[in-house]
Amino acid sequence: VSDVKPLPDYAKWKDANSLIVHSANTIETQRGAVGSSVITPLNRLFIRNNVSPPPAGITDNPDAWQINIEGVRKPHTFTLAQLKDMGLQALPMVLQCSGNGRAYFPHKPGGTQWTVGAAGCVIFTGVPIATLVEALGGVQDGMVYMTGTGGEEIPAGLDPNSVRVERSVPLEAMKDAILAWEVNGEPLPLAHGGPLRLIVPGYTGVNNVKYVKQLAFTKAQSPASIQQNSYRFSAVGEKGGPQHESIWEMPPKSWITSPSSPDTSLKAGPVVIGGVAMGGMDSPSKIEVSIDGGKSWQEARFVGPDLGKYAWRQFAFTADLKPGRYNLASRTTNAAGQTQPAERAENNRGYNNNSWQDHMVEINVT
Ligand code: MSS
Repeated sequence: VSDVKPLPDYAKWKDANSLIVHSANTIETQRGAVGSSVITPLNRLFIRNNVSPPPAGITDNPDAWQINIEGVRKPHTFTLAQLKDMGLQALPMVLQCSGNGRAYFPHKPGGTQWTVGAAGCVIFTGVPIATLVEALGGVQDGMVYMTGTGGEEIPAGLDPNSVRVERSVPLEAMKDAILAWEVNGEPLPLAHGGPLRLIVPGYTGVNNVKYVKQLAFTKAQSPASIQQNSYRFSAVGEKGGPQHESIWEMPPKSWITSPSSPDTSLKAGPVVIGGVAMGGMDSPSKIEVSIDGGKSWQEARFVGPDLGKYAWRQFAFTADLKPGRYNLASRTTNAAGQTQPAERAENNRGYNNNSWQDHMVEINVT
């Protein structure tokens, strides 16, 4: 097909056959391409940049990268080499764009038309932020947000707040957050925020600031537009603003990855239905599958290891299918008892779609 876009230079090392290239800054994993071994291979992981990434040279000498820590009793600038001697934590977690599933909103929100593939489960490794903060005398009194600033150059003549990627999350998110320099055992590549990235597990993609150059504990949320106006939960037709809820924590969600599309070669008989289930802020504890579009449900089983509450788990269900058309759906419940809903929560920009109805796969068995 002629509308297949090439991978941009900074992502040339990715597996084009597993991806959907929406644009140079928005690249999605195909539904069937996450594999069934829990961890998403890096060359198939989605990419989302709000602005073009910094020059590739910033990852040439990662140990020299610097980050300022502000809003603590003893503010300090560290090199990445110094951070590596301060603590170590490996964090398996789902990285998912706030807009994953946007393509299923009927009002056609603006922005990338992600289906299911703006998500992956990876292991980030770095230093716990709590350890760093403790070494710097603790957070200053009165600070209620943790604010990370991305390392992109701000083009001259532009209002920095209109382009700067700077996100604030509630201070409590510090508990499990890390500053990461490694992903899936490899030095963090530029495409995923190398040399250093703020990782806030359980929170949507945008809160995980790439090429992070400052981490500040602040009294107010960042004045950047990406914090004040974008990533807000506003009613359909209403522009987002500081008066609306910010897109932070992820809700429980699951989707089927295999079969991944109507496949005429599916033959009657036993079919293994597989997928992924994430719990958001708590472990996925239950997964159900429906072969009749959600009229009836049966419990499926998790396959593979449990890598903690922020990771997803793969599931499988064997159905004996006679010839016909089937609407396959999956629905997860997390350890806090929250069940993935049938309906999406309508919102203007199409964030946080976790509706099981929207994520169904229709198949044809012959
Ligand atoms: N960071 C920075 N610095 N910049 C940009 O642009 N983006 C966001 C995050 N971070 C950015 C950052 C988003 S938005 C997302 S999703 C993420 O990132 C992605 O990641 P990867 O690695 O996959 O590419 Mo939505 O919510």
